[in-house]
Amino acid sequence: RSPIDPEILRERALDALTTARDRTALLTTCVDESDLTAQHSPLMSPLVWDLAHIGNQEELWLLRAVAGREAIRPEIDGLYDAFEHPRAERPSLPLLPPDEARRYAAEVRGRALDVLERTPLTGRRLTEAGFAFGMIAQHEQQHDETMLITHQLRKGPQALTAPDPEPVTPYDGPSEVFVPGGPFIMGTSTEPWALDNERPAHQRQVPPFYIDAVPVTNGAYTAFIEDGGYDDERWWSLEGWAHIRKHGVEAPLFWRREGGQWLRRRFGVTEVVPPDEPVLHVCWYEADAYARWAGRRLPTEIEWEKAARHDPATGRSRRYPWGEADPTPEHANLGQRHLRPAPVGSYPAGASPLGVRQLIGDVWEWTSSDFLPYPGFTAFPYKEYSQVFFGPEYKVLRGGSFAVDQVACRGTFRNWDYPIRRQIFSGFRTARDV
Ligand code: AVJ
Ligand code: FE
Repeated sequence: RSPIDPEILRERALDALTTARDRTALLTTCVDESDLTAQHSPLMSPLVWDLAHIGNQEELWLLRAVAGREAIRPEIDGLYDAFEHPRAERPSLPLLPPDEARRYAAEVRGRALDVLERTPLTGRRLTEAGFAFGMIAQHEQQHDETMLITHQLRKGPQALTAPDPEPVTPYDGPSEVFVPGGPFIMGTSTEPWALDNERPAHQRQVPPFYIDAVPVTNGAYTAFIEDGGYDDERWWSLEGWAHIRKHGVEAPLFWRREGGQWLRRRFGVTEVVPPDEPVLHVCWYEADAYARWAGRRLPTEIEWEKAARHDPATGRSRRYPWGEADPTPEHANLGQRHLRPAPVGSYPAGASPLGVRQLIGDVWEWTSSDFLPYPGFTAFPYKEYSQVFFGPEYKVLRGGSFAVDQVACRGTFRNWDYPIRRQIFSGFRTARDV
């Protein structure tokens, strides 16, 4: 692959930062001020924390680290350091009120765009190919997804709207796809804005396997529930069974049974659970139990990435299932364009060479793998992005959701969370050995 012209990367950085800020603005103006400072769930920060934290990270990396500027408001760094205060504690901090948070983020942005214009995007690793600017755009978009989760947890009337995805004829292709064994290149050393945990590119040997052609649907998941899946210890891991018993988990988050049907609350509106949509808001334990009930298992992270990137014709790994081109609305459901996953069978143009569909966008997909560094990993530019999370307590999710922007989503992108979490936009697909 030829390196991308720095001037094009400068334009891309500007575009990515602007797209992120437009989304942040929407997520923080569609509710009252009191909704911005309230805590809608102990799992989440008040929206006004995310807003100022976005500005503070941008100040730390683009103004201080890249441009060597003095702190604008050094006294607030501690408030917006995610490691100093757990989310549940954040509402009781002396946070900047909404107007001040907005003004601060806007002031940082004005200066950051000035830095972007003047900084050579070659040389230093932090600015090479615009990395720091791409990293900060990804950071803001990740918080935009987090803020959308807060919106989903918020009680009260609908604040956000978006058109639904195009209806499609129900998926009637093969239910699973054979992925041949053999070597495959995982991770990347060439994607300019890939984060540290996606690096470096390295070879893996994978035995052949089968993987679901589409994500597990609400309809299929309902069959598991109705077969007594939540009451049958056989399907659950030890920890999973203990967890669902203790917390009374008996269906995906936001679902409830009423009048003989499953309803769910979505951004302030209650609807009948649509059977053809990928299941959403399940934890790793639920995904693992469903797979066992279905006589299958979750794919490993390596299998997921091979299914998404391996081109059997060339033996090379692609950026996306469909090839090298950036995502368009024909490829995948990304960027909060819709506020829900698209029914399975959507986006045929986004299929992998082997015919696996909807790997990118729609729902984050749980894998069986712990979040671990690749061989040759080095923390960059800070160990609190990935390194401090490596270990068996986090499981990897892949592929992105409808809520994440394309700047923070690609075939190599890795997300992670605790196996009990289900407020995130998580679903899954299953796999099996040959
Ligand atoms: C990669 C989504 C797990 O939200 O905790 C945001 C992203 N890191 N700010 C998170 C992140 C620092 C991170 N996840
Ligand atoms: Fe952050």
